[in-house]
Order: sequence, then C-alpha cells, then structure tokens
Amino acid sequence: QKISVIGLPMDLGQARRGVDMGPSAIRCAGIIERLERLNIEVEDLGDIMVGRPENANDPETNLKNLSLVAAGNTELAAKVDEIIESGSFPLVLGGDHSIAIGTLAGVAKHHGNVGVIWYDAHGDLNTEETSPSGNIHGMPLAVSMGLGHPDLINIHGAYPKVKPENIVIIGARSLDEGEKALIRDKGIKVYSMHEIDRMGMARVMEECIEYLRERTVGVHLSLDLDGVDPADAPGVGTPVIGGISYRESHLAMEMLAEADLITSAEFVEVNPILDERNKTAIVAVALMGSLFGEKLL
Ligand code: DIR
Ligand code: MN
Ligand code: MN
Ligand code: MN
Repeated sequence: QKISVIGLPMDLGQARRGVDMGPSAIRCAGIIERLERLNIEVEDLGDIMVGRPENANDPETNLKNLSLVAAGNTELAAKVDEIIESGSFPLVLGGDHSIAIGTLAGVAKHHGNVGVIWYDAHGDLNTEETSPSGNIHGMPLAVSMGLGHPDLINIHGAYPKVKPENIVIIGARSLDEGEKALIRDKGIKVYSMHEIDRMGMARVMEECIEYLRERTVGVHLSLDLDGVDPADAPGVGTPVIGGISYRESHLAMEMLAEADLITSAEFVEVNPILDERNKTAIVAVALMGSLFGEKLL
C-alpha cells in the first residue's frame, strides 16, 4: 500500500488565522518519516494553493469566504480522486475542517456507499440557515450529505456524497440546535462524550467498526484535532473542555488499523499559532502512526 500526502493550507472556513500552517506543522512533526519507518511507500504531493481573502468577491451570502473555500475544495476533490485512481491512499492534511468537503467529494466518486467516521467535538452539520457563525468549517458534514449552498454541495459532482446512515460521529460535546435536529431527523449515529465515558473507547470503536463494516464500502476518517481534549491538543481554534484523551484516541486509531477498514483519512484544525511547541501536530502524527499500523513491539 502506498500513501499520498496532500495538504490544503486553508484557514478561510473559520475565524482564527494560523490553521493554514497546519500542514507545515504536521510535516515538521515528522509525518513523512514516521510513515516511512513503517515500511510504507509514501509520496508527498505538497500543498494546494489557496487564494488570498482580499481577493474574495463573495455574493450576498452569510457564508464566509465562500468562493475561495469552494475553489480550494474543488482542487482538493480532483487531487483525491486522482490519488485513489492511481491505487494510493489519500492522507489529507488541513487546514480547517471545511476541506472535508473536497476530500469526501473525491472519495465518493470511487466509493459509492462510503462510510465516514467524524472524530470531532462538533457535529459540523450546520447549513446556511442554522449556522450561528457563518463559518464553513461548521458545515462540511451537512454539505457532504447534500445539504447546503449549491457552490459547495455540487463540488466534483452534483449528488449527495455520503448517506446519513453511513456516518458515525465520535467525541461530540458541542452541538448547535440545528445540528441536534438534523441528527435526530436523519438518524445519524453519534457516540458523544457521554457514551465514551459510559462504554469506554474500546466498545465504542468495536460497535463503530461493526456498524460501518456491515453497510459501507470504503470508510473515510475525518479527524478534527479538537475532538481530542484541549489538555492533549491545545493548538486548535475552537477547543472544548471534556474531550477524548490522547490515550483513548491512540487506542481508537490502533483498533482502526487492526480492523483494516479505513480507505482515506484527513487530519484537520491543527493551528500552530495557538499551540504549545507544536504539541498538537505531534499528537496528530502519533495518531497517524497508530492508524497506519505502528506498534510498540
Ligand atoms: C460551530 C463550531 N458549531 C459553528 N464548529 C466547529 O461555527 O458552526 N467545528 N468548531 O469544528
Ligand atoms: Mn470539525
Ligand atoms: Mn471541531
Ligand atoms: Mn501504540
């Protein structure tokens, strides 16, 4: 198996500058070497260029930087499509979580019944109507289900990329009212912090893996570093107390590696400006190591 690493240094899907340096911080934390040490063939495709916000000329919409976010994601979708076409595993580095729109659009072209693990403190299920912030990074999962602005939902194909019943959200602890309604309405599976506390991460992952294995072909892991507790991953724009520990996250990645289920992945929202000595990128790289089969012995 070959892994193709691609960065999208996008910070226009949310309000805190600096998350565009995420791909760089993750490379500095040694992702390429870490994967090579596992005897995996790795190619680094570098970063996609993102336009400057001054040049954004958005129409009347409360979606911030819509045209530039759409442009970056359009390019990412084509790249991810190309990577899978070539038989390689796409590993996408963010950037804010709006980039999942492009990743999933590229993935969906190859896996018509794709599953998604959304590892996040948030649901990212807002639409233009329900969003309290206008930030597109709070919308990518809704967009991927086909709900949202046409300039986003039609990227790389005018069809819904993911079915609601193929989604598992893990680590949720901050949901907006519209997101809660959508989760209930669509029957999206959620393991919130409550379930993780009660069941333990091992059982949560066992159930999640079994659930997705039964109904999907190909599973995408979309890991927002704010899903991890801010004590372990402080370098994120929207930290929420009471999150998944580093140990639990590490276990979750090891269980996914054992299950041999994941066919694409992205790690997003690493913001080195808000970080402590690149701690969050280092955590991200450790989790990627585990996801790709790293073991102690
Ligand atoms: C909030 C924050 N729900 C929003 N979302 C974040 O702006 O829609 N997602 N931070 O990761
Ligand atoms: Mn997110
Ligand atoms: Mn989040
Ligand atoms: Mn380990």
